[in-house]
Amino acid sequence: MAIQTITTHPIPGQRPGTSGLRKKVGTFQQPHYLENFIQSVFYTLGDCEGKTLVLGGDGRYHNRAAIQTILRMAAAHGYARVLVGRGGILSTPAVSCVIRKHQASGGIVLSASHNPGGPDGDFGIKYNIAAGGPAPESVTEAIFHHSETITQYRISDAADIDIDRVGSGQMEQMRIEVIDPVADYAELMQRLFDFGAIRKLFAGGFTMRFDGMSAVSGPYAKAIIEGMLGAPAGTVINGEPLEDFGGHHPDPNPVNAAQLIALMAEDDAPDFGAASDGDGDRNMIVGRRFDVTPSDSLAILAANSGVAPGYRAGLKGIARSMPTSRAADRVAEALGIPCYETPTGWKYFGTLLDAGLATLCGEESYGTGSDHIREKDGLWAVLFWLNLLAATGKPVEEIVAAHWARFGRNYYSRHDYEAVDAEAARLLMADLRIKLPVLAGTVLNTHEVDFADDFAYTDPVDGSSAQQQGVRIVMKDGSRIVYRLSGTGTEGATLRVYLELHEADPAQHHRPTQQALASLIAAAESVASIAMHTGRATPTVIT
Ligand code: VG1
Ligand code: CO
Repeated sequence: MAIQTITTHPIPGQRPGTSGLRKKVGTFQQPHYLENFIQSVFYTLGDCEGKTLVLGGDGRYHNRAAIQTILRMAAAHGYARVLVGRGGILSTPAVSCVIRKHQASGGIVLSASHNPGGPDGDFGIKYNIAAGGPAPESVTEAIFHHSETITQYRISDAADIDIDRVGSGQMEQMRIEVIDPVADYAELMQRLFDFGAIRKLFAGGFTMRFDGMSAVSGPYAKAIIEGMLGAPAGTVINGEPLEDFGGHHPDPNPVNAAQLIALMAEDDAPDFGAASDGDGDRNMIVGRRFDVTPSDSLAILAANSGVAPGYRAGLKGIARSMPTSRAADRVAEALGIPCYETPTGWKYFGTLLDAGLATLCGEESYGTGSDHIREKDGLWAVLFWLNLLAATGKPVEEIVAAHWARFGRNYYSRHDYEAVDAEAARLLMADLRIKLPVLAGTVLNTHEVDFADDFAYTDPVDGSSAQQQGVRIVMKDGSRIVYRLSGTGTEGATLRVYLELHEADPAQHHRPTQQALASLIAAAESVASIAMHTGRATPTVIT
């Protein structure tokens, strides 16, 4: 075994986006591509001597090869110990949990999350800090700058390590511990939720389907829901992580999880349905013929958090990303706690959680989580709902309707225009920004504009700031239109248009969402000329 120094050259485009660096698998397979990025991470971290690193991914194509390369590079940089999930598997929330529990200095997550996998799909990589969460922008920018000037990297020439058996190995001076990917995470969930009550629920004949979408959460859901909670075998479907996710798009929304939605619409549908994404940090909650909007899910969990033992002491605050609906704000107000509005991406919640300002966090993109770790957590949200269903004995739809009756309903939808021409999308946003100063006071389809701006954020804890985080048009009646460009796509640009309208009258709470939002949808088109700019008359995906 010897440590080698390899000559390389900068490869453009290694700037991490909303959640790490995501590219086509072929891009990552280019000579030096992964190595350059990892070396840039290690340059940014400085001295790694004696430290512990956590390493794992969602099992997608290229996961195993990348793990071996990263192990060789970690060994060349003096790490004392690396904790690797067996088979290279660790969900994003599990990485966060393991970093915190074992006091590691950080972790590397190999995932492109909800993006499709396989040889022609996407791959991704993300560095998480010692608190367990995604590295803040100051760190990701430093990584990017190193990637622009890199000339060499250090790597051991050691042979591949067996990562399929739990146990210890050695590479250079570094100990490699292959760990059970589920154990630490399952133990944490058991402390947060009333497993006894959920076990009773299943013992009483309650039925559920959890769709693992052939991605990373299957093993976790099987061990916890079928194992510890006693749900019958078969409750978890698509529960084996596959390198190409079975050819499916591992994004838990009603469009991509169509199999589960169809199942939940059958006459003998299970009582409860749920799904998670590629790396296990997203969740979709479904009742019989009824899917729960993620923004509502955050608000409902916040309003009912006392059912879960881990949250009985009360919530310190709630945080949501700017485009997420304001349903949670109303709950925060009722509870007399603050509600924080952050830019899109879980990394912005970290400081609020660390400082004890927020307990629950959520994003409209099927992401919910809490201060138990520093990532959003798909299975955690599902267990929270199971705890709620066990505590109330009510079906999902009834719980949601009661919430609306109390707080009003925030009709909500996101319209995505995927893989549009990048320059056209940039022009659309630029044109929109020019219009912002004159929008206030104008009337858009009966909605009078209160203010319009480009969301900027100053972190209340560390004072760091982020500009241009999405154009928002806020109406006097409380409704909103938000436009932003995705930071996770790998093809062209994706325009996201977020639409929200608050309806106080319970008699109006059961309209089809797109119909309830029709006047805002038309306003969004008329302000931004989406069809003219993108050449698309309709969105690619509506959730
Ligand atoms: C999307 C979502 C955002 C989420 C991010 C990462 O980002 O909108 O809310 O935090 O994905 O989630 P963007 O920039 O494409 O809108 V995951 O589960 O893909 O790590
Ligand atoms: Co994800």
